[in-house]
Amino acid sequence: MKLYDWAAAPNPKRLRMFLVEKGLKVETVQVAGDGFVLTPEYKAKYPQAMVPMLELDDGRQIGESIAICRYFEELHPNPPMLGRDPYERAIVDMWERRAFDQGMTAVAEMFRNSNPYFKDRGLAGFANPVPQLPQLVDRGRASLEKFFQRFDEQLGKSRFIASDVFTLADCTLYCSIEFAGWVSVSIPDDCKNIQRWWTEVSDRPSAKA
Ligand SMILES: N[C@@H](CCC(=O)N[C@@H](CS)C(=O)NCC(=O)O)C(=O)O
Repeated sequence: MKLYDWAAAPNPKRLRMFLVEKGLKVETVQVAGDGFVLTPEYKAKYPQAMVPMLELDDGRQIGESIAICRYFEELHPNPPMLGRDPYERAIVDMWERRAFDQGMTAVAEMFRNSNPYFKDRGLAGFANPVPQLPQLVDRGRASLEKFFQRFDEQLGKSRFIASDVFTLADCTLYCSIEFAGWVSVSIPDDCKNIQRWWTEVSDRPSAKA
């Protein structure tokens, strides 16, 4: 199997973190060319035009970071990264989705609607060309402020975001906050719980995935 990847991008990184935590190695193929653009060959192969994508040896394709993680979790259940019982699986899903919707998406709104490399690429994927909408930069910034407050509150209740074990939800949260650095936003000074969590997660080998 092959994992189609873009080393600098946040979504593929959350999958790579997951794989490191699982102790899995997968052959990767880098598909971003110059100027933060996916190569024409890759877009022809995978018209959804996003990374990551996993291609099995028989050519079947699995897109979407979470779908790929679920596939690996089924094949290699240990260590569990998506929850250990029905309740925990639901809670991991819940926090993972929130980290993506409230964190990653807010940063993407700011980044994609302001960065010159993303002119006419306001959304990832096949929907391009999509014009940049400068108003979304302010909306993303406001969403990000709320995101930090909410996640700080949650991290005051447990060691990791969904429970006391490290899960995919932490990978998504970590990559969202790292991505915030791309728009010069860092963890607010008053978010002591996120800062405590960030220091701990940064020391894990997967943080360098
Ligand atoms: N929902 C997708 C999002 C994937 C995504 O947005 N990937 C970005 C990189 S972080 C991408 O492929 N962008 C292509 C582009 O901007 O042209 C997932 O979770 O995998």
